Amino acid sequence: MDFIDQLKKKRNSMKVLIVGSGGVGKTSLLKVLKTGDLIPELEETYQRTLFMEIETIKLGKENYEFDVVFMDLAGQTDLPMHALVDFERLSMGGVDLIILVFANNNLQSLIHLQSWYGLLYGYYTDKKVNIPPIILVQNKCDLPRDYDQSLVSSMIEVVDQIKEHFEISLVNGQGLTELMDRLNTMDTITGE
Ligand SMILES: Nc1nc2c(ncn2[C@@H]2O[C@H](COP(=O)(O)OP(=O)(O)OP(=O)(O)O)[C@@H](O)[C@H]2O)c(=O)[nH]1
Ligand SMILES: [Mg+2]
Repeated sequence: MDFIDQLKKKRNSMKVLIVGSGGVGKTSLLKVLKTGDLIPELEETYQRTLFMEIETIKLGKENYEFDVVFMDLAGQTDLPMHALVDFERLSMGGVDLIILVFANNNLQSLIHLQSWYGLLYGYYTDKKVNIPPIILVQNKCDLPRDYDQSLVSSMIEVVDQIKEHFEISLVNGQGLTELMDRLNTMDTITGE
């Protein structure tokens, strides 16, 4: 165990990276995790993340709590700078878990996961370290899907590091208990 791992163990802190296309609900997911409240159905106030939002949330069980630093990145890569490109170490260094998000009603956001994964894969391969375990989140399941769910299954089969897949809605709460349960026992999600 290296020095950083020891420090982390002592402080019981973890780092999670949230990545996915613009508007799929990454920042909303963090808001829901932080407050425990669902988002209002007719929320029209979409404020896109321009660079990165960092939120620390306490997770775990009663007798074992840990702080999780969530790094929520901009979904647009055509901005003047993007953390995955310009601040690689800040965003991808020492990450314990990656949450890849796409939206149920947005096929493009599913297709784009390939390029997000490509950027991640490139960094970790370059650094000669294992890519952290990935959780795939299919958000906005309250809205209709206009593609075949088998596309999602194919993505899971192709990307080895995807450990689990959650179908959720931040509006009606579908799948959130399962996702929360998983994050609360995040220390047991292991990468190889
Ligand atoms: N119907 C529905 N809308 C949602 C859900 N989750 C988020 N939204 C809405 O989707 C819009 C975008 O949400 P954000 O969380 O800002 O998206 P983001 O992924 O952070 O986007 P960027 O910051 O641009 O990368 C907001 O208007 C949210 O209210 C959901 O589960 N269902
Ligand atoms: Mg955002």
